[in-house]
Amino acid sequence: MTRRDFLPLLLGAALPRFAWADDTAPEDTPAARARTAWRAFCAAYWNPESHLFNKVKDRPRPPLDFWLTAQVWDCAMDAAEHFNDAEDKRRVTDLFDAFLARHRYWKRNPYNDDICWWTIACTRAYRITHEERFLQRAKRVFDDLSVRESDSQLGGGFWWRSDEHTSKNACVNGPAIITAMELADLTHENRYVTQATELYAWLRKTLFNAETGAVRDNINRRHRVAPMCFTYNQGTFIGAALRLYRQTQQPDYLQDARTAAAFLCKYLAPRGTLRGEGQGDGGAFKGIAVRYLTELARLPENETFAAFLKKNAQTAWDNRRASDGLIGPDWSRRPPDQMAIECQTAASAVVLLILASGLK
Ligand code: 7K2
Repeated sequence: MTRRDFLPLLLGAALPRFAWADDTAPEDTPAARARTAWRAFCAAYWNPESHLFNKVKDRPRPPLDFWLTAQVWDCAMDAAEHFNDAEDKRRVTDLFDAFLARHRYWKRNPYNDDICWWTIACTRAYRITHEERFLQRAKRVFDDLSVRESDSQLGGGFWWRSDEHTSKNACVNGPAIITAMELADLTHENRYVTQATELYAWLRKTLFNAETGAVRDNINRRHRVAPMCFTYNQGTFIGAALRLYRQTQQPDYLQDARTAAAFLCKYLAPRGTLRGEGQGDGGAFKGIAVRYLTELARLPENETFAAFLKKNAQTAWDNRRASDGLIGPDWSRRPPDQMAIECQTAASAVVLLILASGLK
């Protein structure tokens, strides 16, 4: 037998195996990775009895914190929008109903930032479900908060906490601007644009450095500005600036968003990967940063941010844990098997994989 005679035999033997591989192996695309990561996340944390995500894998207690539930709800909405799956869509309303049953009176929560995360998410739930109750709640809660928690002390802005007016923080003012602009878009009430414009001017003047792009964390009653910068504050500042840019078409807003994003990618991402900010509250920060950076990355001439997000997605995916497919607080490192990855921490990476998969 010559070599030439042998070749068809060899191929013939190999063919059935190729055919098998083609039929069953999932394609390795960004979209397929996102779906796989989301499914692993649900398998680890979704509690079909309580209709909530567990904070820790396979344990219903302690429940996931108030504001962190808003973050994973946002992640569930990413999934509902990206994967056309009835179960994911149902989860959006199921989770909200379950949360509301536990937290009927949001005013009991003294953190104004926590309330704003929920008003943002409610405006989004309204867009997805068209259920009026989401819009009505966002409006009612935000209007009430605006009256009680913003004033002219320190030049303007919302206070961080309702039980003690000691500081005005980026983590409430960025989300307040985003909420106001979402409400402006949904209700066509111009007063929300006015409110957002004023809040933004205050935030920019008080906590933003227009040269470096840094967003400082807060200013206290003694006019002291805290020097720390966190990924989520960069993110909500980008989201706030972009909404005002969309509304007004004034290029200064877009420039602010780009400067804040450049700071995020340069100083809060050693070797190009968004840094770990621990678990607890910090576990959710990167998901928020990624959410608003993606909005910027979708605009023309912002490909460097798209490339940054895709590279982060690749790194995080490469460092998923083999045993359960979860990604930890530090995307550049594979989490050890014994690490109890908290739900909001794992969700940040799922948000990244879903949102980056939609980028060109
Ligand atoms: O000090 C604030 C904020 O300005 C800062 O960025 C982060 C840094 O810490 C808090 S915000 C986190 C709060 C969210 N609401 C629920 C509270 O339990 C939590 O402290 O980590």
